[in-house]
Amino acid sequence: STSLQPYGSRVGNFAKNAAARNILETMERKQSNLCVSVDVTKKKDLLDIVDAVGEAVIMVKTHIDIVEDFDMDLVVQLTALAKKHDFVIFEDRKFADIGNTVSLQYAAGVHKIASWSDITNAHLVPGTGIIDGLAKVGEPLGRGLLLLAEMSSKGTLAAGEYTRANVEAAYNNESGFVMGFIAMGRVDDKYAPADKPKRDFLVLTPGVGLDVTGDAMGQQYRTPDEVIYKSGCDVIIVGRGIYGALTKESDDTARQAAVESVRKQGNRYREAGWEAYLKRINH
Ligand code: 6AU
Repeated sequence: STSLQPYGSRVGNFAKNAAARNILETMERKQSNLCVSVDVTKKKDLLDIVDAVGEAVIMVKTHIDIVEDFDMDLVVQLTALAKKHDFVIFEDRKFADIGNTVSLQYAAGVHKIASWSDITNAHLVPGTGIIDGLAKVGEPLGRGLLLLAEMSSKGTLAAGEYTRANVEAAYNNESGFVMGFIAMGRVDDKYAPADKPKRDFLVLTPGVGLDVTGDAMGQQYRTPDEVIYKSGCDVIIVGRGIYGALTKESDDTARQAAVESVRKQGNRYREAGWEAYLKRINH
């Protein structure tokens, strides 16, 4: 399994995908496999969280459509923070429509996702035309796509033969635009097509928490050790476990303390994720 190789030595496995190479190089450079998921509804909260954890992470994941005061200045500031702290941007758009529609959703509208987001993700429910539609927009810009082969939530239907179909679609994507999966384990190994040479993919995994095992709406958490060491995934995606303290605070002193807590949690998850990775490659 390529997951036993150090991140840096896998860069060459992604000759056709600049975004994947950049992610692996950033991981090696920053000694981090942490992606922070910033699911907040205010521009200022988003930027404060990102500035606080930027140093610890290799990737910032957004749900840009939940930001109430979104404007293109948010994109300008976010991309400036990406430069300052050396991370990539992942708009978690979960595209799920026909090729023509997703190409418009990706390129146009209020958010113009493709213009600023290094990577994004999609459900394979519509069939492989969704990959073609997104590739038409993303490929010329050097972007990357993740397929949602599995999900972290209770009762997910993304399992078994559906997961296998995602892996096959990725293997069949000759251009390299599909660079990996949202999944809970090494689906690229488990469902590798027998009639094709093995290919490397990145596995990014949400549902990561050190303090709680789930939420009230079906989310399920595992530890960085379970995700990176035991399951062989490449990147941990952590949301509320990191930024949770901030959203509850209001006055200035409390806010400053909350931002410090966000920074602290970011470092804590970075260390836990990297320790699990070192355990894996030195095993
Ligand atoms: O750590 P949390 O639970 O606060 O946030 C997890 C983040 C959320 C979800 O939309 C997302 O990860 N997510 C995804 C992604 C990244 O595609 C897939 C999935 O199966 N579960 C999941 O939680 O922003």
